[in-house]
Amino acid sequence: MSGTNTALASVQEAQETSANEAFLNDVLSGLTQPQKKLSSKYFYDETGDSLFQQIMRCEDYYLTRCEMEVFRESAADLLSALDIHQQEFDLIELGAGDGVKTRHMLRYLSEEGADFRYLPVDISAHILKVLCEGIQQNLTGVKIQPFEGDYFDALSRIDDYSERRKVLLFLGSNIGNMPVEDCQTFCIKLAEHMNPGDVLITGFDLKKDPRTILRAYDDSDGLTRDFNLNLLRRINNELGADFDLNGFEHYQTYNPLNGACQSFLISQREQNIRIAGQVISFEQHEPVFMEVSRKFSLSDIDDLATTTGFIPVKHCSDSKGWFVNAVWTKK
Ligand code: AVI
Repeated sequence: MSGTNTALASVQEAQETSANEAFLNDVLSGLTQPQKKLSSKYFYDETGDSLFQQIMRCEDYYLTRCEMEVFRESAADLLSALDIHQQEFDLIELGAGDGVKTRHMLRYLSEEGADFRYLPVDISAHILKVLCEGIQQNLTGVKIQPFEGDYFDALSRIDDYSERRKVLLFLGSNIGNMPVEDCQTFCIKLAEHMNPGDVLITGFDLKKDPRTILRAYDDSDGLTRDFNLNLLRRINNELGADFDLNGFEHYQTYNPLNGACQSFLISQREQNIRIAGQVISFEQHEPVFMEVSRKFSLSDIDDLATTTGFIPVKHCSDSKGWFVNAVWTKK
């Protein structure tokens, strides 16, 4: 190994160690609170990614199909707040993943001859590589520049890289996984990286028949159950804990008053779990809060825009009216 490679390997090792320490700290602090919780941001290891792919394809989980329809049918409408022929711009996608929905928009922009670059942002270098190869093969004219890292770190680097107008995409109802206060702060922070007239397009899952929502998160194939339990498996594998996965059951609730769809793991018996030398005791029926997936009304969405530095422009919905991509401009 050359000197440079050795240095890179030790930087990578240091990053992995600090990520592992942060994971352990978050797990211990969540499980030692009076109301136990774990953070859903840790759902996505390799098995979690694959389970989430299966969830997105399953019949009961309607969100992905609805948003795909919006992008397939309404790309022009989504971009009507911006004169795409007037000036060059950057299309920035936060948490781009495989970029499948966005391809409809990229195709539309290419056909229209718009002068734009696609800047996908993702924490996973692997998924960015797959995404770039897919775009280069299928949409040859599209200029693409990936940014690896967390959203705000990448946005700061993009600010240095380009002064073009921005169209920001934040899709998939990821905004619904944030508690109310975090969601406000997140939008305010996004606005700080935008100039007046720049566009933000966000995916929101709408309030609807509570049974339809509950089914999406309590699917008949048990994928969402496995998705939640996989976090216990991950804690066992990466932090050396001894969770018995049969000792916990997935339980989902939806509150139509505030739109909070919440998942829990319920301890099936009194039990002690050892994590990094610390013993965590669970009572029988004690819940561990895992994730919130918030559902919105159209007025909730507009209020969020106006209180965080944006002007609500339009709602582009699927034909069932279950999901909305909201278009806002920076004030
Ligand atoms: C990533 N996120 C938008 C999904 C959701 O719908 O809240 C995560 C998910 N959790 C269970 N199923 C899907």
